Amino acid sequence: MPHAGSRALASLPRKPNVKHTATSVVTIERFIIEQEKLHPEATGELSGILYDMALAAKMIANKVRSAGLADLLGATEDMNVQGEIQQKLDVIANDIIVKAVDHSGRLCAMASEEEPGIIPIPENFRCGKYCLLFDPLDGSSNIDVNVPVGTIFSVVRKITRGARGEMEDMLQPGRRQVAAGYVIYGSSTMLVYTTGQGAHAFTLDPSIGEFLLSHQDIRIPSSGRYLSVNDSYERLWDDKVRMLVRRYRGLHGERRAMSVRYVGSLVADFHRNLLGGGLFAYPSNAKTPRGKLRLLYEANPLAFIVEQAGGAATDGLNRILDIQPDDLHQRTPLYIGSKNDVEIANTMLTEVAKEERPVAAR
Ligand code: FDP
Repeated sequence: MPHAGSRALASLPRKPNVKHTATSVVTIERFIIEQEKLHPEATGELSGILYDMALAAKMIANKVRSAGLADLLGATEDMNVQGEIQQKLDVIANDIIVKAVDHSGRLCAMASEEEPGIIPIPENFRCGKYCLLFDPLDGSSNIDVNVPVGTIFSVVRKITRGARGEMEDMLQPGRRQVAAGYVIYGSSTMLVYTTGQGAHAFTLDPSIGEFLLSHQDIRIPSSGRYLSVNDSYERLWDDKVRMLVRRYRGLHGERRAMSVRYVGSLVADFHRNLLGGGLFAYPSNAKTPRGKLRLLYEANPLAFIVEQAGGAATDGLNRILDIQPDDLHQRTPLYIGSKNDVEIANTMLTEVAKEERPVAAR
């Protein structure tokens, strides 16, 4: 279901990043249907996956909201594949998503931050032509303290020939994503998605249980005010990263200092910068030389969304969407947000990399 610009919704106000004072209520379902109508060849399968994710988001939002009351906070005894203690809500959110999508006949396999390998579609259900990769509850270290957390997801088309999804289907570069989205469970619950024709946001109206269109065709400012980085790692960064962050902070006198805002939930930091402009950076450091964030279900989907909104994402040397993954849970350094700010990282880090290469290799 490749979406073109929505003619059907052309009458809606299209001011970037401005909440629509609804002249007409557009539910996420209506928005997806209207866009699908523009593509007679669409089978509706991708739309179905998006509805399922919207349903899962509502169920997770409900759990997140009542977590304190229902004694769901805190850690389980188990470690996940990243060696982190799984939070109860991580496990619950993972379960909710799997159950919301596994029976639909639209997916051939899934992968989650919470599970080591591919999650197969149960034998009794039909397999479809898409794979879903997701981080069910991002920012889990913030769960216990009532700070926004999120869900991130990515959809790619199956490329192998067998009936069931295989690792090769999962390990595709991000530019092959056909849809990506995230949900932020904050003061309100919002779902933001793209299918390659702009990035659109929907806010959950809890009184009717529907996601309503609130931001159509989001455009991220080309330069931002905010820098989101955990600079407690400064001692572990190498010199080039230290120089880069000093530059963002205006300490080299070449630019206005950015103001620091770091929630520590990727979705929350990314969302603020997407709407208001800014840069999220999680550089590699001596402890995590390949970075911390996961390429397939964190960096890739957010990179797809930010590019659709006019921003950019890089690992410092390569466009995120061009990285060929070799592992389901691969990590990557990440600089993502306003285009000009990302460009500074690319230029500074690429220059240093060139200088570091032996003369014969240049
Ligand atoms: P968390 O460990 O709480 O799950 O995805 C991992 C993530 O959170 C991101 O949401 C967040 O941006 C980052 O890690 C925070 O890491 P630091 O605590 O190292 O800053």
